[in-house]
Amino acid sequence: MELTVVKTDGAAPAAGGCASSGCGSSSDKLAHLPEAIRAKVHNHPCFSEEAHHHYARMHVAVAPACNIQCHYCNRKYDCANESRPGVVSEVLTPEQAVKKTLAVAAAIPQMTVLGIAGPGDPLANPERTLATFRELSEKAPDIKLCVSTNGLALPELVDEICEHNIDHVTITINCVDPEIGAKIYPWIYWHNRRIKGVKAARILIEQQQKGLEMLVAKGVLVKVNSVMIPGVNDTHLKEVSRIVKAKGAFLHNVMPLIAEPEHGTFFGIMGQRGPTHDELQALQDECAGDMAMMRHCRQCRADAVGMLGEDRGDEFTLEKIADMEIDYAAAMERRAAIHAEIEANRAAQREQRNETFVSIASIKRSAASPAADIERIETRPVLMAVASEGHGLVNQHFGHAREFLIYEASAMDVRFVGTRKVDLYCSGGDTCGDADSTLSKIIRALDGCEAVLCSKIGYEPWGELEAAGIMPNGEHAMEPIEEAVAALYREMADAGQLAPAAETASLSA
Ligand code: CLF
Ligand code: SF4
Repeated sequence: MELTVVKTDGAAPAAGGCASSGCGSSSDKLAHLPEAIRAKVHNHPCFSEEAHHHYARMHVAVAPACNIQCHYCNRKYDCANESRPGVVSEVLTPEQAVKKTLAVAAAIPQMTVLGIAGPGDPLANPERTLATFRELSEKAPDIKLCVSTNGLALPELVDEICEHNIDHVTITINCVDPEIGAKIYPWIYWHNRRIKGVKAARILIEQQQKGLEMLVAKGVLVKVNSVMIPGVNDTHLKEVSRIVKAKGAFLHNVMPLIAEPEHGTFFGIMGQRGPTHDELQALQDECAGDMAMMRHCRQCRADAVGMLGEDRGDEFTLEKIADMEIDYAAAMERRAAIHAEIEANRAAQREQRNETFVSIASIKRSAASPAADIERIETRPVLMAVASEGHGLVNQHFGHAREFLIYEASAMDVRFVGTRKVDLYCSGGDTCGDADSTLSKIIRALDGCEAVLCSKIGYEPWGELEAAGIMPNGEHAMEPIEEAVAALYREMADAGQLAPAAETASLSA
């Protein structure tokens, strides 16, 4: 008996569609979606996990004001509902933002989405935000428009959002219970008055839920972001997930609270901790029973430019774009050609997946089991870290990685479970030799992983990783990531390294 590999993507199943985004043996992770939704997400790097290996996004920081206070936010910095706290973005006028977007789109053709996510709340600055979208929807119709909001001003702006062809909206919803909300939001600014406590949280929650329902009714794809705050809303977020799914949200992104005293936030100063990797993954897994989860969020800054996880903002400062002459009609042609190339590569990768991904579960089908009915071999799941600079390939040198993609391989599946940020091990020149403490930090960040796949790795980090129980592997360089992870899993199984925990214990007893 062969077991089918079921693979998952960040995209949610559509109503009436297949419950698994893997949809049987199809290697196209979006195959279950109706064509109209597929067209909206197939090249959106946040709404489709597969797309984030191939396409980039950019943000323009046009929205300085905010209409609420979150306990994890310091107003000196970008809106922490999408951004890593402690990051400041330079505020642009809508005109500057449009010029920057056209410049980036011409220079980075794989940039498909323009998002507005701060530095305050985009919908608390409706003129600036909508002026930017209005002009871009005319000048650059090939760019998808995306906005992220705390939701307080959302219901009143739904019609305008639809008018400007904004097809993707993110609402940060941390709770549906005002008592919990009062522990996260000290106040909101509502109808020219500051309102505090449970009353404030109740208004905010009502506005968020109303906005979600209105957007879904109009066919806008809604992602819900939730900040996981241990001891405050962590156990409650399953209920949030269930409710927003029932109302038609497309995707749920549970992000870790990042709270450090130096950020000057209430939670940071009070010593509120964020979740561990394991706690975050466990909650994401629990919520995944209810809806599709985003696990590839990088908590980008409000002026981020490039692939998720990279920031090329320095190449597009106001000074640098001031003299740029942009022929956008020509740029659009070039962009279309490059998008076609990317899609051809994705199709080829899917083809390869079909050939190699028959079943990881038939690991030991060979000589020992000639019978037609092959028994499932009990093997334990394994976490693997992957160094990749895009295109869905294992194609980055270990020393050049600023983050690792984490995959869980099991007898049934290879699934993406998250990312881990690290300091650069090798910054070139003579500095690699001094990188001992960086390497120790990387090894700590890869806690729980048993292998790391990369295109190349130096002799020293190889030894240290191996000593820490993390097997470096450069054998699968330039292979598609999931096939490489599956192949390594099979190799580990063949080498007898994947006995379930109990068996391992009894063997070593
Ligand atoms: Fe930007 Fe957000 Fe749109 Fe993406 S980001 S407004 S949906 S285009 Fe993406 Fe960045 Fe995570 Fe946001 S990785 S922080 S989820
Ligand atoms: Fe800060 Fe964003 Fe919350 Fe406003 S909505 S207080 S900018 S985190």
